[in-house]
Amino acid sequence: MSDTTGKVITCKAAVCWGAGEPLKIEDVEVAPPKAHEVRIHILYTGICHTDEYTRSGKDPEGLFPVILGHEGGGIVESVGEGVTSVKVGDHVIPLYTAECRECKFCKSGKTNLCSSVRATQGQGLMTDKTSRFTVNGKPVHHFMGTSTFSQYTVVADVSVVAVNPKAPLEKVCLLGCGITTAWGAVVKQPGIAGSTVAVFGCGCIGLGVINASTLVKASRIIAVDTNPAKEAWAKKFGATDFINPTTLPEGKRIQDYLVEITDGGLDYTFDATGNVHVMRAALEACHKGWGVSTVIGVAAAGQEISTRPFQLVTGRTWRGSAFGGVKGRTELPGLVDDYLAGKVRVDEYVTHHRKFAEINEGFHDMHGGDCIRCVVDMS
Ligand code: AHE
Ligand code: ZN
Repeated sequence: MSDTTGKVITCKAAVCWGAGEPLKIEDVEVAPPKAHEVRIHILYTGICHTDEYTRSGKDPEGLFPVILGHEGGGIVESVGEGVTSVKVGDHVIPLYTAECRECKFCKSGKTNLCSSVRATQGQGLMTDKTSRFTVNGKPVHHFMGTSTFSQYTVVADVSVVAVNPKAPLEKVCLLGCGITTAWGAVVKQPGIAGSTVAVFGCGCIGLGVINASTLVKASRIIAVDTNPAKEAWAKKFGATDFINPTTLPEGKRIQDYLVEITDGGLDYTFDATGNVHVMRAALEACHKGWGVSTVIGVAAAGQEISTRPFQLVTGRTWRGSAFGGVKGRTELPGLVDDYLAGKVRVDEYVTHHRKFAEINEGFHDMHGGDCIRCVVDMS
């Protein structure tokens, strides 16, 4: 038990008051966790494009005011009644994809998309349809069930996992979204060993796909990005080839070029851009008869993908995954151990550091071509 157990904690949080507004550091009151909830002292958080997407106001589901953030690392401060999966002092990663092990989705064995808290999570609320955050008595929305841009946050017990305390939280916080999403999309897809892979986009997700493809021993890993500076990054992470589509001859489409240089197309492709035109190119770069293209990048709401149905009739598969298909409570501890054993890269993604007071600058960093991930020190 800590001194704060059962009490409201007043701490600093970065609040977005309205669509398109910069974040404002506020004194926020964080209520104690109710039954099956966990209050976490957040020490570090990454910034992901999804935080920026919602901040910008382009997300039609965006709710304001809100405390964004979903790539966090912290320590359990207190737990509500009935919580048995984590305890005070545990080092934890909040999960925007919960894992209750009881709902139809969890029990299906077919998906990581747990439904236990998803509806209220989408409303920016805890499962009792209220918020644990207030500023001067005014409720502030939760975000993605995590709200890691607060020094203290409250999450559902199904939305948090304890990990090896030897792992530095300033690094493994990144396993809360990007790196895990990429890792899962590759390692949970059977058949990549000995196969050819192309990844479109060499940001955090794309580099994660490259790293994971080396782990499962893909035979060739072609990285595609319009930023020439990404070649060095892609090669460092294990890409065998790098192609900048803007350097192809006039009128030459990237998918046609890839099909030519790979004797008919790739066995597996991944979109890590969120651009629907790139998603099409990734599908059409697949080999006839068996190529599989996975959408990982998140497109803006309302966007649609298209291709000729012939592409599918002739044996290409178009699929996607959320959080890499990873069941967070079951699988993240092992991923953290793989990182500690030197098998999975994490440190290399951190190109920028920011103090909490500079979190808006961290958003600007993200737009630079030289930024893979910016980690914010919440102290
Ligand atoms: N709101 C968008 C879709 C957003 C989306 O796809 N979100 C990703 C996580 S983004 C992480 O940076 C996801 O995994 N979603 C699964 C879920 O359950 O929300 C739209 O198009 O409407
Ligand atoms: Zn994210």
